[in-house]
Amino acid sequence: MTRKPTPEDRFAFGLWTVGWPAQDTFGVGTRPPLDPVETVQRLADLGAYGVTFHDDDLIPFGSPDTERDRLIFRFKKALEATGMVVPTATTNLFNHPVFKDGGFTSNDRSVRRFALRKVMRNIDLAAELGASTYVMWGGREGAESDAAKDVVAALERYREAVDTLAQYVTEQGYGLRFALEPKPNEPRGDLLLPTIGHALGFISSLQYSHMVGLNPEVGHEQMAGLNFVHGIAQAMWHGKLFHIDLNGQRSVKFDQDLVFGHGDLLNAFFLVDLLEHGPLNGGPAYDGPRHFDYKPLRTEDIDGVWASAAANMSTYLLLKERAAAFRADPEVQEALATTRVPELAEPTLAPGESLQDLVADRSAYEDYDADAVGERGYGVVALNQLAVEHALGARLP
Ligand code: GLT
Ligand code: MN
Ligand code: MN
Repeated sequence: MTRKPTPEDRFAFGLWTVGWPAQDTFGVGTRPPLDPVETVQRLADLGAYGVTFHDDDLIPFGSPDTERDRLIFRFKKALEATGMVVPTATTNLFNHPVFKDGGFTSNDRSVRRFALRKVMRNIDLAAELGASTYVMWGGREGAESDAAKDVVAALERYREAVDTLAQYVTEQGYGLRFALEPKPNEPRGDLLLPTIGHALGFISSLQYSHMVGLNPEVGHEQMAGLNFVHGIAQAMWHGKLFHIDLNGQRSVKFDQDLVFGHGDLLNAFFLVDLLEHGPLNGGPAYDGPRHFDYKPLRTEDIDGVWASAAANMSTYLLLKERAAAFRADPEVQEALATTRVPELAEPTLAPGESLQDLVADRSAYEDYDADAVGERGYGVVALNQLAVEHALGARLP
């Protein structure tokens, strides 16, 4: 049975997701463009609470100011009429030819200055619409040739851009934080900030690092063969999971942007479990919007578009139910104890134990029976099978 979401679930979609006309490298679009006002209404009807946008999704690049005002006005009216919110906004620094060598990190300084101004203008709109997160995905921040990009200088410029924009937000008194979105490649051959780990390292170098976190996307880590759940856990551990892009990806290949759960379903189950319940041994859960950044398949007509939007939310809710049952199952708790998962929360040194105490502890080394401990199994497969059975709904509470 499908699950019907409510605004309390805090599901959000980008205008560019359902609105994608399905053009790709090999073929023209298969669907007409969507009016943002209709998107807001349809998403609200489906039970979403929020809509997000790039500046150019709402206001086509180069629109005169009067047209810009008109488009913003009717969008706002649709938000008011439906009660939909704008939790996040972002800037298109990848579509126009001017950005072909990057926005913040273009070799051409005039392009970098134009990019900063374009972002500032949309930050003003984001703040006006009540957004709390500003996403930065650097789709053109990268290169195809190692001869043509000084990566060290590019990272300096990236840092300069993010710090400058954080300073702008601070001076304007806006309640916005930034969320950087890593991606390994596409559309550039190689992108800067390719993974969650790279982006965390970059953030720690910022003057305004306290205002900057991450917007990781399922498929972007999986394109690099990485475990998304591990990446999210590390982002949470650093207090940097500001936002999330949910979708599906089937292994290491081009960015598929499938419906959430239509790629690695078991990883999606553990992801929902982590977001909803926090780490296995306790700790904060994720409390931001559940934002879907997917592309309805090119095979779908407009009815298929709305069916796919509903599918993202239904899959999330089903996995949420299954994850709650998994956590509540006494058999799972037992299996967790067998795998010694709770023991991992115990500090390796005892309270107050000094380095000298550790060195003097013969039971830790001299008398330690490594062979006996090495023989002991952890029961991981039995626990994993319980998770699979819960995920498949074979152990309904
Ligand atoms: C683009 C990209 C997404 C980003 C969007 C934000 S745009 O569709 O593929 O992953 O989240 O700029
Ligand atoms: Mn993607
Ligand atoms: Mn994304």
